[in-house]
Amino acid sequence: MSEQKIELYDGPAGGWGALKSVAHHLNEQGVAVKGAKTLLHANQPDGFDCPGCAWPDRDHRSTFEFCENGAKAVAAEATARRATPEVIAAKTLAEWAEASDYELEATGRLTEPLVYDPQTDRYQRTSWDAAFALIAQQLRALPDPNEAIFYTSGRTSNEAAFLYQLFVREYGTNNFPDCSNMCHEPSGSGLRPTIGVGKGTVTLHDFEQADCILVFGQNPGTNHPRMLGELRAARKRGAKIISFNPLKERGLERFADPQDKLEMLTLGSAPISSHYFQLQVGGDFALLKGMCKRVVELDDVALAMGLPRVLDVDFIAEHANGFDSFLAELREQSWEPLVAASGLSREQIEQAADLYAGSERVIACWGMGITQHRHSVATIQMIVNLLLLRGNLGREGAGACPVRGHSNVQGDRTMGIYEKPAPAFLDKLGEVFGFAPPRAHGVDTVGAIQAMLDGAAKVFIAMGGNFAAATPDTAATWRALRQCELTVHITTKFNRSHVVHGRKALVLPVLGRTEIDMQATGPQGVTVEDSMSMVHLSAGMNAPASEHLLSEPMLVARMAAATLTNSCTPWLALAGDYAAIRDKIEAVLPDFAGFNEKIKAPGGFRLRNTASERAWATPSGRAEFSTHAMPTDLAVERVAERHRDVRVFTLTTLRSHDQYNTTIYGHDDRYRGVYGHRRVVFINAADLKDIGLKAGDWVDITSLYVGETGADVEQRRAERFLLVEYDIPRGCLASYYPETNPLVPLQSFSVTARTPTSKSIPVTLARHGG
Ligand SMILES: Nc1nc2c(c(=O)[nH]1)N[C@H]1C(S)=C(S)[C@@H](COP(=O)(O)OP(=O)(O)OC[C@H]3O[C@@H](n4cnc5c(=O)[nH]c(N)nc54)[C@H](O)[C@@H]3O)O[C@H]1N2
Ligand SMILES: Nc1nc2c(c(=O)[nH]1)N[C@H]1C(S)=C(S)[C@@H](COP(=O)(O)OP(=O)(O)OC[C@H]3O[C@@H](n4cnc5c(=O)[nH]c(N)nc54)[C@H](O)[C@@H]3O)O[C@H]1N2
Ligand SMILES: [Mo]
Repeated sequence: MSEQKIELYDGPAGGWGALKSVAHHLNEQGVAVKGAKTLLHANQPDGFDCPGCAWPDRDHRSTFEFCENGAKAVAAEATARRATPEVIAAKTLAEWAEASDYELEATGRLTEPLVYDPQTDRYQRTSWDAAFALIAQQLRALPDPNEAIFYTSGRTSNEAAFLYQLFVREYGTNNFPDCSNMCHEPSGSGLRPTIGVGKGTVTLHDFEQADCILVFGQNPGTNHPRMLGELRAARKRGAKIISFNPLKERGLERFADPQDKLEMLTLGSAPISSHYFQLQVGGDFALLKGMCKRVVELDDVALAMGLPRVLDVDFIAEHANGFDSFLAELREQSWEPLVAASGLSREQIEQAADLYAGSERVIACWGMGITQHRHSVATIQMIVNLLLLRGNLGREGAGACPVRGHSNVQGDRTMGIYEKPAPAFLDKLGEVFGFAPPRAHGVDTVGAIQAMLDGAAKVFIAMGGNFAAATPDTAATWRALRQCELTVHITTKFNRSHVVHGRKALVLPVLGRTEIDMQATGPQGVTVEDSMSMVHLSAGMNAPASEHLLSEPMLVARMAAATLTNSCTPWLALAGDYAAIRDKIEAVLPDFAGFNEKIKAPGGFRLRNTASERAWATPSGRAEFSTHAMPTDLAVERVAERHRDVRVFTLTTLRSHDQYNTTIYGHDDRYRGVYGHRRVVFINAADLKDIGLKAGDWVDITSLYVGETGADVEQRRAERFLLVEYDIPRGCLASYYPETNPLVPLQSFSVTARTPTSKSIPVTLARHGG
């Protein structure tokens, strides 16, 4: 671990610091040369898709695009370390339970299938045949297929995801919780009914044309570093970049582009945000509604003075629905509650709206700061309202841009990893594969935890991810997993979810993206879909980490062949030739017409996005304005009401610069000035004074929950966090995930989308041990 210190970082994001950090991580993984060579194939026409994030690649350029955190993800996969059966069996699971997430990850790549041996409390080597026989036996023994749960994390390729959902539906359930349920679920839920597609509408071309880019609740310097290149280019062109974030994030302030030789040599850097609004955690809905209100007020003035209209009245008349009721409710809305809830002054909200109204082509981007709240769907629909007011949808340089996380999380949904599949999709799937898909909706992530807790689900199978660490309410989730008859993890690395296991347990190692995938018909490529609906090929070029690894499609095929003895699907033949899987995808999903041909083009192809053509696939055939009153009954208010004697804060949980979700690469968060620590709480200086503590003190965090009816009152605790003074509004705290997941109540999730509210947890602080 690096030296522990808290020290203000005032350099730019990127720059030489980023290059140094990559060299360090490649060395640490023991792959200085192999890793560097591997990186040269990232996002290349004939290379692999970077497993770092879902931000698109600029034309899959032929020159290597440097990205610090993409490089860390690649180095983690290409590591020289091996978690052989001997390494894993060297400790009992009780002993592994004491290891940190960092230590579990550091064991390296898993090399052989492992089965849990209750006699010795260890994972032991097993054979693939034995592993599939155990899965088949357990699944077939269940009286109801809905007693099995099939989780997916968003790194899974289209081909693997398609086979996986087919297997699970032939088996008989729609129990498909996925990481999206904790991530951009509200974006899909908010966008589908309003613009007819549950995805973003823009492309990188639009980023080149926009004259204003709004960034809500996103930290691209850490989580989508290549996005900074687009923001920087836009800023240099004179576009406004407006950030809405409670925390001052270095990457949203200044960036030194490692692509820019002159800038690197002169230690120069470029500003990113032209304007920065530090709103309250959870203040976005009020801010956005205020911005809409101001735009309407500006239009009133323009109309009165005979000036050009501020609203795009032609667009609204031709394309939109529900404008009159939206307008009427907006006029009723008074300013005070908007100001109070946003944490910004009325002048600031008006300024943000004036900047928006003064721009011709506006893109709105958002991330987890928007989605992981109780009222996230309404907030996203308020973003849509704001865009609709000035026709900023479906034209060049404008649109909605939910910035997805995992590199294929969007594609997995397209492939049918969804607990609430559309009937038309199921019809087609059944027709193409000759079976009757189950129709009842399955469980999502929160529902899966609940089902396991209730004993309604007994087998848990995970295609990637780290369910035990990523989900809310750690104590409840662990109880849920431990109650299972069987837990199965398909994975590249050893992680927490393998340590928190069912009565029987399997850990099944697979190939990673960077590796050659050799099947009966030769080396295979897979496809992925990025955040802007671009679908393209990905093929690895490193030798597999072990000769025993299966590819994800082959693993699914063998699991299916073992389990579904009456299936008409030629499982092994499909997994022997991924082009044949793509033919089946095309047969089920019309948007993939000519799939195998289209992916031959470098950079692939874009899936049709009706909203970006101003074709609205909504019931009314129009884009919908959504009317939402200010939410009144907020969890933090209920808690403050009941606990009048203590100071209640709103805690938001986020990512450090040295992690990929639950994978901890290191203990530094360079841009926030944290070194050698992960258990920190960022707090405003005045709040520190108020509670009689100082930076450097250690505290315990208690999460308080009061249910909607006021009846269910619960407390959760996480201990020993270091207080760090930070530029964050009063009343708000920030800390890292997954360490804070024990604090997220299982029953607290977003309305309709059911995303855990991990960005707004009511908490109190107390001196550690005090
Ligand atoms: N290196 C790296 N890259 C990643 C990941 C990773 O862990 N590491 N994770 C991937 C995944 S799965 C995802 S989903 C994305 C996540 O990428 P982001 O969406 O950037 O995720 P977070 O780090 O959770 O934080 C989001 C930002 O929201 C701000 N925020 C917190 N609360 C609020 C609020 O109430 N309102 C507003 N406006 N802002 C708020 C925080 O200060 C922070 O800057 O990144 C992906 N890329
Ligand atoms: N409190 C709080 N909780 C959160 C969030 C938050 O902001 N705050 N964010 C949420 C979000 S946005 C997300 S997306 C989820 C993430 O939830 P998950 O997707 O479940 O978690 P990850 O940490 O991304 O999963 C990492 C694991 O994936 C496996 N893996 C890596 N590569 C591969 C591969 O190629 N194949 C296979 N089969 N396995 C692989 C490795 O075992 C690795 O340990 O967490 C959510 N949880
Ligand atoms: Mo995510």
